[in-house]
Amino acid sequence: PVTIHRGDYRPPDWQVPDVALDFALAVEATRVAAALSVVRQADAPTPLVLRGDGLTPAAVRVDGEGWNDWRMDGADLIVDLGERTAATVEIDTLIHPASNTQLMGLYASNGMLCTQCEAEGFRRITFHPDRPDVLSRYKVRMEGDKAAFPILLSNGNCIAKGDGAGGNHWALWEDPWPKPSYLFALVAGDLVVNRDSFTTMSGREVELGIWVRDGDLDRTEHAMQALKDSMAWDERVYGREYDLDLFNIVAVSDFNMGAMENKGLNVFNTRYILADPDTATDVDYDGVEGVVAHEYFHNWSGNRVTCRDWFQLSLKEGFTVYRDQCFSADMGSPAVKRIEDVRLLRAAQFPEDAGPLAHPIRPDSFQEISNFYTATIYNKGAEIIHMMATMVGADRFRKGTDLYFERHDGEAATCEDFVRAIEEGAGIDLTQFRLWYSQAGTPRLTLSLAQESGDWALDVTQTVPPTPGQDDKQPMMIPLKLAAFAMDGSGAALPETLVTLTGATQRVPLGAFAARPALSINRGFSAPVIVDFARADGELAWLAANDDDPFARYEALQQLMLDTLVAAVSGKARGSQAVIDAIGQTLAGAATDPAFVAEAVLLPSEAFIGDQMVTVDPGAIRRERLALQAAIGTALESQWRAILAGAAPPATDLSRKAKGGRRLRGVALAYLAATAMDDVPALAFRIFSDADGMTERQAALATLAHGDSDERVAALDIFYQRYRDNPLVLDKWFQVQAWSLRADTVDAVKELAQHPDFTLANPNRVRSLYGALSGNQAAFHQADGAGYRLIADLVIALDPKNPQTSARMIPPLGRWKRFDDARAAMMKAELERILAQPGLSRDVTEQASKSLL
Ligand code: B3K
Ligand code: ZN
Repeated sequence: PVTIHRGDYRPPDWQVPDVALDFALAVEATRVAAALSVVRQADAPTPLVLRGDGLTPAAVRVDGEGWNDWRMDGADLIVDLGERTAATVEIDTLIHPASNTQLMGLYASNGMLCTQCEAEGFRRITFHPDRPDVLSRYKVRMEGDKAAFPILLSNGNCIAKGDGAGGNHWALWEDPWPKPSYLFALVAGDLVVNRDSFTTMSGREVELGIWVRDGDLDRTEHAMQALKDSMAWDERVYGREYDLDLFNIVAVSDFNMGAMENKGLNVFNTRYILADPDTATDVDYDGVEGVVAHEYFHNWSGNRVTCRDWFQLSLKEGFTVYRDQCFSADMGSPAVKRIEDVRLLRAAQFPEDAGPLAHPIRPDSFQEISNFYTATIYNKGAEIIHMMATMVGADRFRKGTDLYFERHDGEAATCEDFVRAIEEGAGIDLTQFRLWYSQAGTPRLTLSLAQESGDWALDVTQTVPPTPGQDDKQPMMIPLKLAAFAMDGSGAALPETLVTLTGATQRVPLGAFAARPALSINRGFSAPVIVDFARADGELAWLAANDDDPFARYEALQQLMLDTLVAAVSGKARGSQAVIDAIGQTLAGAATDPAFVAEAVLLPSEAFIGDQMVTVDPGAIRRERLALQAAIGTALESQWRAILAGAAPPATDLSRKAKGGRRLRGVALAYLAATAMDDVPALAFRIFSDADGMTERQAALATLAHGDSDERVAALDIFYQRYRDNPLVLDKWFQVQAWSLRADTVDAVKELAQHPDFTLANPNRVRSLYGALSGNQAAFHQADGAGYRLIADLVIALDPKNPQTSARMIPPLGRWKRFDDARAAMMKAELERILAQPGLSRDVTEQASKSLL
């Protein structure tokens, strides 16, 4: 495979100011007639290079005349235009949506036609430069059978429509905003709409539409509310107004990722649109709100200002994730949202940054760009923006983003453009900070307290670990929020301070304390770093109870749990009393903020415990984590039972408090279940049966799924019978079984893959079974290697159909360096077995070969 390097970027030789597309739609074969107006940018008469993927030109015309000066170069079309500096190039192609199993380009899903073009799917529809720095105005005509495709949608506005011959109808859409080809979209199908409207700050009336299949309409209200809230939020917080008269969203069942921000026509995975209390959990509701906001925010951070090349992907993704995180924080609880975001970063991004696929948020090279839609680009990218905002404060950050949008509106920009706009607009020197864009790896801060004649100080050493291709790292600019408290009741404190670390070592004065102060460190998770700081249980417990920053309280309790668990796994048992006491004390606040308490009392995941160890021992981690959970369940039994004693908040109540209450009930049930008290299966089954909504129902089902009670069998069966016709809920049925802590989970997954409702054709279904398994540490790493084999078999079977989704299953196999020799050998053997398959995709080849290094 060819490696593409960021340093090789050259501006395009030809621009394409206008694109006219004419689609003769049919599921089996769609004819595409494209007319590209091209204008030469290069001085020399270089030929026009149009990228293609699986296309054959049926006809090529230049300025209306048949043209023979073209040739294929691999999949690409090279048109020699001689001395011309401008021309209209027309190309006809025939594409086959029904057999497009990659779900890139134009494909069929449940009888409807839809597109996915980011990053390089447009070249599967027609020949085109298909690079984000080529921006065009699009006019799209489509015609098709009126009965099969009553609804015809594209970007922008519908400017004409009518009936055609033979039961056909047509529509003509025009998008006034120049856009890169990856933002093109077309949808044709039998859809119904939830309509609403939004009046923008300058008084523009925008028609909103959420399009779904018949029967799904009453599950679109939450998405609609989220859309309106996002539109208002972007005006209020960033001064960004919507810029078309129409904003459409279409929900599609077969989709490779969450959603896509096509201009004026977002296409969504149904998972992030459909929600009602009976079928969606509170987590699902929050997912809908967050993703609707994310795609909407892209209209400015991504569409109006787009990326120059795909190495700049984090320019739009990191910034947009940061924006959706702030939005969700404003809509709910900022502290809880921060905890969730950090938990995700630690679960998905830290391991990536510590493994063979580590890359900077602005990568230097890739083979297949689809492999770079990663937690690093998205979530670490968001943390980089978060740090800039922290350093300059909200008002100056807004000045920076205003300058960025003003300066680059209508352009394809770079990460460097963004940093420069923040520097100038906010007034800060980010010279050293730019290392966050170029250096991979999670920085590690090692802290120790020092005392100098009554005054205390903090010594900080920072190291950035070597990552592939980057052996030597320079010290980074790290904004660290800290505070210090006296635990002796004297009240002395160092109020919250923002320290900017710049050197490899640094001493931070803390002030005078009679005794060693309790240090509240990386408050609000001000920097995406790992902090090594040996603290006594008592100090952590004191912070868990008394710190004035809720995130720091959460962190202190997590650290206490982690220290306890890591000691236990390493055979250095130290008792669980400190953890039990701290949790008991935290539970006292359950009535005021149940959502925070539910997050705070949750034990760290098995994977995160593993991340603290030199060699991960999945079996011991599971054993010790369950033992601690059981000890906590037993010791605090009455508190857990009290939480479950009252009635659950009605499922229709989506207030912060109600959601928090349900979350805490789920946690309480899980703690009781770990104790193996006799009545727990019956209790869980009662909660399952009485539940008036999916949050309680799923929590109870997941708890039962860990055990081997008769209630487990009954609940799984009831759930299946009730929801077998609802794909999104059926995904949950597969998922809870693959998450199970039972010893036979790998076998169960193998069997479920043969279930009539399982299919490789739907990415949600694949993720709900196999994705859940690879997130189940002890099952995936089962000592006989059966988990590895199952995932590798899946990768091999799925690759010919859907390489993008297949490649996403590989990274867990690449973590072999963290495991014992026997496991590492089996993981590598599976990677090698994958690589030995003939005809492997570029996606899987890149991920598997890099994972072996
Ligand atoms: N921009 C899309 C991601 C497209 C991924 C293509 N492999 C969704 C998003 O981040 O909003
Ligand atoms: Zn995005």
